[in-house]
Amino acid sequence: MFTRAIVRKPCRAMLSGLTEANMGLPDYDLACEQHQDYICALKECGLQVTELSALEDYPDSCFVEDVALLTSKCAVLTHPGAVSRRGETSHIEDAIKAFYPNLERIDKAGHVEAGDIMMVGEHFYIGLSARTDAQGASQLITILNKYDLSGSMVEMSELLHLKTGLSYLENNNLIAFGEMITHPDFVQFNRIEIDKNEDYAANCVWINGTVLVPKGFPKALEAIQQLGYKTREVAMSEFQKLDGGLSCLSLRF
Ligand code: CIR
Repeated sequence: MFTRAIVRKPCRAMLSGLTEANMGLPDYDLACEQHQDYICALKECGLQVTELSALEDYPDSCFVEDVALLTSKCAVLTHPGAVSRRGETSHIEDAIKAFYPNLERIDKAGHVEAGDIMMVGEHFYIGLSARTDAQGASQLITILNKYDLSGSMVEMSELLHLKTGLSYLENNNLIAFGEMITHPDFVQFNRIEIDKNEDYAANCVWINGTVLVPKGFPKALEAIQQLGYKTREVAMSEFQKLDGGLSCLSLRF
């Protein structure tokens, strides 16, 4: 069970955030409205939410998930592969220290963005993407091992982050899209395949029995409901324009 989450308000500079989506510029006011509803959804799932203020120097800073990994035993500040995002870690450090005496770091020899990390119990799958490299992943595995947790590297080639195409919903259920559907590392899971025209819904979030699903993807929603989960839709259009998925907007612990 999760009890808390950390989020950061989107900044006006989000209009110059990193993206390959080709969906146009986000509307800042609508993004703020959607962000508020996202916070409501987290609260409905029973979480206490720490809301950090907007950071205008970092256009992508509302995507807090990438800059830290929070586990049951320690927190790890990452070293993002995206140069423009590296400074975000120092701005989130104090908020994390308030809850985690055990704060570790990926040093600059390697790169990790935690959107590439999927937690399954005490094991952490780490996608090797354009943002996370083997050096960073190996540092992370060493840190995890220190706390009796484990990690493994996942080869990937098509997605921005590992969790762009994968979401673990507990109870062995795994939402999968694209190259992840048949990926050998995940054959042991009950894989629920997401259609090509609903790919954005492959990033959804299990929180205490409820699954948050981006709004507007009816087939994915139904498939998740058929597994027996309660669902809560959240409008994400303005974050989708920046390649940001549902999970990216919060750190849950
Ligand atoms: C970026 O490219 O870094 C942001 N525009 C989107 C980050 C999305 N984060 C995630 O998938 N975990």
